[in-house]
This record gives sequence, C-alpha cells and structure tokens, in this order.
Amino acid sequence: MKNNILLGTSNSGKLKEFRYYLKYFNIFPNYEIRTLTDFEYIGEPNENGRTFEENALLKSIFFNKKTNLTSLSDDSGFIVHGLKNYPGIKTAREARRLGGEKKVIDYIYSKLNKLSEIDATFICALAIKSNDEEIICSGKIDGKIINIKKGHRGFGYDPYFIPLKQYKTFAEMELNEKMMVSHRFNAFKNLSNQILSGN
Ligand code: ITT
Repeated sequence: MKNNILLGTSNSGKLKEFRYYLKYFNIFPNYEIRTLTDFEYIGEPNENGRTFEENALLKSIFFNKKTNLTSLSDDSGFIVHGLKNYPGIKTAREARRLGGEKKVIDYIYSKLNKLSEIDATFICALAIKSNDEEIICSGKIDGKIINIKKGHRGFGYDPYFIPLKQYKTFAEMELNEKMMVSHRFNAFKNLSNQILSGN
C-alpha cells in the first residue's frame, strides 16, 4: 500500500503550488497525495505562533494528529520593512479584517505615502510532520508592492507584488514564471535539500 501525504491547507492557490513543487523537486514521489477535501471537516488549527515557522509547524502537527498522515503545511505572507514588518504573520488576517487584499495595500500606502517605492519581502515557511519526524524550512523573495492591481493570475496578493529585478507582478507572470522565482520556490528548494541530506 502506498504512503499518503496530506497537503494541509485550505487555500486553493497554495494547494496548486504545492502539487507543482512536489513534482518539480520530486519530493515524496511514491506517496499518494491527499487534501483536506478527502476528509470530513477536520477543523482548523489556532495560528497563535510568533513566527511563520511556528505557525507552519503547528498547522502540520494539527493535521498529523487529526489524520495520522504525514502532513505538509505552509505559513506565508509579506513584510513591509518601512512599517515594522507589517502585516507579517497576520497577512491573511489583515485582509479579512480590512475587507480584502487591496484594502491592506491601501492601508500600507496611507502610512507610507511619502515613499516612491515600497520595499517588501514575501516569506514562506513549510513544515512537515509525520509520526516520527518534523522538518521546517523557509524561503523568501524581496521586491516591492504596488497599489494598482496588475494581472489576473495566481492568488492573494499576487497582483500587487513585483519581485526584485522583474518588471511584472506575480499575477502578470505565466504560472511557470512565478513558480521559478517565488518565496515558495525557495522554501521548497530548501525542503528538497533537507530531505536529500537526511535533514
Ligand atoms: P492555510 O492556513 O489554510 O494554508 P491561508 O490562506 O490562511 O491558508 P496563511 O495563514 O499562511 O494561509 O496566509 C497567507 C497569506 O499570505 C494569505 O493572505 C495569502 O493570500 C498570502 N500569500 C501567501 N503566499 C502568497 C503568494 O504566493 N501569492 C500571493 N499571496 C500570498
């Protein structure tokens, strides 16, 4: 019987990218991929960690406990250097609180209206929890945010973020283009290296 890996996220944009990277880096090639929709509603972990890494780990521990399957989770978001690293681990919560991603961007612009460019860094922490091991790693990408929506691909803040040395937002890029430069690419690359080196 094949082993199973549960992709512990309810974000469909992340899920698509998880599948892409597992294949690209040949991680868990002989595992059957499971998602939360394969189960009756499991509930959600309380994301009360202090860092992206802590939150990724507590998500993967939660899903491993609930299903007994090896579980992969991600905690991600962006930080604005000029704004004490806002919104950070609250990136998703701030969009819910203010009424959408654009509202978060507008809020950031209202605070930093004197700057011609707003530097930001996207961060992705990944955690894997199985019954006998724990792996945590992360990746990031520097860039800038813009306050006009550009592009329609991807998810979340993709239309508002231009990586360094690029001229397109993540949402204007072809899927493969974003996949090769994003914070999540760097995190999966680190994950793949950790797995290859036996942690
Ligand atoms: P799960 O916890 O179920 O995985 P979530 O969407 O709640 O889903 P997070 O708490 O990690 O996940 O929040 C991540 C936030 O950062 C969320 O608002 C995303 O839209 C945003 N985000 C993360 N990666 C992104 C990417 O590659 N492109 C655009 N936005 C991204």
